[in-house]
Amino acid sequence: MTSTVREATYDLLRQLGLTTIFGNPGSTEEPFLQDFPADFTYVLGLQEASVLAMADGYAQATGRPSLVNLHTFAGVGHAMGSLICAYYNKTPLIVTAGQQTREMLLLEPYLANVQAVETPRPCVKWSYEPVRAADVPAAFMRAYAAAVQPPAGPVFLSLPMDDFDKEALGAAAARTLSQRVGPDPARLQEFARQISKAKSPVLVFGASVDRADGWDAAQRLAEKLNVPVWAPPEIERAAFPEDHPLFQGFLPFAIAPLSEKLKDHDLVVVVGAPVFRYYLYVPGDYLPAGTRLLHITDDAAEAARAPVGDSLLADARLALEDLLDLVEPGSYPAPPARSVERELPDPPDLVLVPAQVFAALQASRPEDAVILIESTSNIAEFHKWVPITRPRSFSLFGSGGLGWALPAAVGWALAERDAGRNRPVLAVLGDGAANYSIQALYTAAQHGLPVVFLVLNNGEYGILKAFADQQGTPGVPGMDLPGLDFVALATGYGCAAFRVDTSEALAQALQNALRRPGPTVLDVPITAAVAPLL
Ligand SMILES: Cc1ncc(C[n+]2csc(CCOP(=O)(O)OP(=O)(O)O)c2C)c(N)n1
Ligand SMILES: [Mg+2]
Repeated sequence: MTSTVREATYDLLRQLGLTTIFGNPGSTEEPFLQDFPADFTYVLGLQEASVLAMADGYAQATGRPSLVNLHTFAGVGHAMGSLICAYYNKTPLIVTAGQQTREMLLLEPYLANVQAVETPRPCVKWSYEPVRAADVPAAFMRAYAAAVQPPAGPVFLSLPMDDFDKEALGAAAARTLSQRVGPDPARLQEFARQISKAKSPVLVFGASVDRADGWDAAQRLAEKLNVPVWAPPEIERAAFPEDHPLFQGFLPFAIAPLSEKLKDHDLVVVVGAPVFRYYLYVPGDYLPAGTRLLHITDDAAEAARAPVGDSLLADARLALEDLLDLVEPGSYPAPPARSVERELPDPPDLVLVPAQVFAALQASRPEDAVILIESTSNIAEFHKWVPITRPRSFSLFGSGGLGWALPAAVGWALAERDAGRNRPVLAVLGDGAANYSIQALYTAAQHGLPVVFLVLNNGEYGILKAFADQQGTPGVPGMDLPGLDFVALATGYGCAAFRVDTSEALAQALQNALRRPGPTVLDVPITAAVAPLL
């Protein structure tokens, strides 16, 4: 029996388990979406930046790729900020967009994407417009394969709108792929030898440890060696229990200060993170004099761009499990306990400071809560008050582009529900950050997703003021945000919303929000004072 390209495509998607599609439809996508099968779910986002970041959150929560359908040139353009983030988050995404009919493409008709394959670059691992309609289903299979293999990431398919009623070549073959790459045994043995003979090694565990489900192996290796553990700068997923006695905190995101933190060690072992991702330019040596570095990553490009160190290409968990067998137990003196200074104003100030907000959050949050944060000037304070202690329960943008966490939390909550896990999802947002993809509140409300959005409202782009101080660039305009009414905005999108001014009211509002079946936005005014960047 012959089938259409549409039928063959949906059959393949079904076999790949890709039955949830995040999208924003247009005329160029309608032929793909026609007669939408009853066993598929379409998750509507009102703007493509939201659509793509919701799919990212969903994929991070499920550990499987998500499928996205965008509106031709403009839709991909809107999604680009979120796509950059998904790329740095190493999230497997199959991003598709409609394209004008092949019959007219030469004439550059309305809604044509004139450089469809180029538009999403460089943030896709593969980008393709099938040369003939009959190749569409197999192109989906290749896209899936490219997205999930390490390092995972987004891929792009441009789909001409006249392809879907054409005759298919038959059923597309569904294939399975490996999602982990194992370490070269000889090289791993050499790494283990170097670790065992080091005088004072230190471990740095990055986001790919969490992506690879490597928490347990990471913790056991740290305990066997009995050495300090750091998180790399701006880690986008937590990789180690942050209340563990070996945990030292977060490395600074500038060259010289980071190197300074490692100065007592002759060997640094970095697993599942780049070496390193910096933000502020504070020049210096990448490592202290005499310190060597071993780098384990499943991303060959990441290994290539490291300025120092010897690398081993491998999945974080596989490498950690093997190392665990190969290294000698450490006989080092126990690292000094980390002291975290947590100070609350006494008596409490009239306007809340971030510490009070995070203290209330820490006291109210269920242990299994998932937290996504995009409150730029308060991330360091957040880490002090809210230690992450469980796998797959913390995420922030890998790219530094705002507008990711709010929609990603919506996608994450949908995945929690679809998986039957139903962990509560909290998004901690700046008043600036909350505006970039605010339409995702509508999707949260329409799907009745119990996300709690906590807006830390300091009335400004606080961190940019701190950055201007640090860089010595006074007089920059556009840093204040007066006149925003988050309760009105959130209500307009169908969410419950409250303004909360005190710690007690916040604790109560969080409890209420966590019990509510749908989304809640809490607008929390905080002081405008911002801590220095370094
Ligand atoms: C898409 C995007 N546009 C602009 C910026 C520049 N930027 C970085 S931080 C920031 C301010 C964020 O303000 P807010 O969310 O209120 O957090 P605060 O610093 O006040 O805590 C801006 C605009 C960015 N990172 N991403
Ligand atoms: Mg702000």
